[in-house]
Amino acid sequence: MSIEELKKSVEEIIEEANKQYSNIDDEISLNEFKNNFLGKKSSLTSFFSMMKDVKSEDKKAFGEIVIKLKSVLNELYEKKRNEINEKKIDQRMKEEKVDISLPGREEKIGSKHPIKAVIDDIVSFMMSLGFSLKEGPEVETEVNNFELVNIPLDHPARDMQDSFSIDDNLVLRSHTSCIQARVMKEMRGDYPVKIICPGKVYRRDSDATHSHEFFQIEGLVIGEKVNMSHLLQTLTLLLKHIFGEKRQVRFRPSYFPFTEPSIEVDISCAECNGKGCHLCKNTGFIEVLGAGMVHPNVLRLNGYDDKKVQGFAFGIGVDRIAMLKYKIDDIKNFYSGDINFLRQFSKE
Ligand code: FA5
Repeated sequence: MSIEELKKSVEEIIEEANKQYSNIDDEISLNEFKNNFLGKKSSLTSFFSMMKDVKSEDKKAFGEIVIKLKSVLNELYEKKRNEINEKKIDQRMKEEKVDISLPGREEKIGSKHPIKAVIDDIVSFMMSLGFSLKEGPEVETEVNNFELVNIPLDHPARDMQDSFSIDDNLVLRSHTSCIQARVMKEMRGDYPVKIICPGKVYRRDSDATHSHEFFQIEGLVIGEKVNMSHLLQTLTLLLKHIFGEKRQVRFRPSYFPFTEPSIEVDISCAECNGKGCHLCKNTGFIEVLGAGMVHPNVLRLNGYDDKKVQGFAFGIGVDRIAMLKYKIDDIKNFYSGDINFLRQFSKE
């Protein structure tokens, strides 16, 4: 093909392209345009294949004309493509109207689990009295859980705390008193000791007020001249902090292998104010914790000189406190994971 013939052909192609261009109104007609003028079977592609047969003196001019044609056709194609895309976006914007005055989706804010709330409250109060926080593992050695707190293998007290055994040497701890043994070992007979230890414990128990898993908080103080009045005053302050000044605190003699003397501590029933009702089984009081002076055997077993130092200890049932504080009638609610139960404690 001569240059003249090529020029003529290009003019016709551009004229035809402009004609088709004005009729393009969707993606289908746009694709047709692309196939006709830029596709494999288009005149443009055939001009490129002809290049090898063009006389060498015409090659440059031929090439320039074909490349110019390509850019004109490409420009037309791109222009229309953008127009169609913009039209599509405009259409979508019209159809998908967003009402920005609608309220957004509310984020649900959780709340502290009531057990955690009670633990945090007790721990921070005890820390304000100078106690420091200690923790221990839930899987505990038989030695720490029983022997070092004066409960030897054949002691009948082992029946009081039916425990979950892992093997001959390990148990799921049945009380937080085992942390006493850990801390005394760590201190190597040194004092003063003034600690508070929250944690989960396990026993073979199950009814409305007893669960196989529950929380306790252990308190332990060791030093010179520590006596029973320190224990009574500490517990009175703590219980009045938890339940309010109006509630009476009552101490009763009791028995624990690791304390001597031992006491159990009750608070006056909130329901009947000490008169007696179904909640307190007509006693006017409800038991909340066990305590006592650290048994001299426990001090000796854990490397302390019982002639030089004394101690007091207590173990609070956190679940019992939470049940009384929030008027919960079944302990299993705390462990059911029921979101509706937990939402009651949300401040929202
Ligand atoms: C003890 O566990 C002693 N280690 C407490 C102690 C520590 C006494 C230091 C002296 C010195 P007791 O078995 O009574 O004691 O349990 C203490 C508290 O845990 C109880 O008052 C009760 O509130 C709670 N408790 C006991 N068993 C359960 C249970 N199965 N479910 C929920 N709470 C329980």
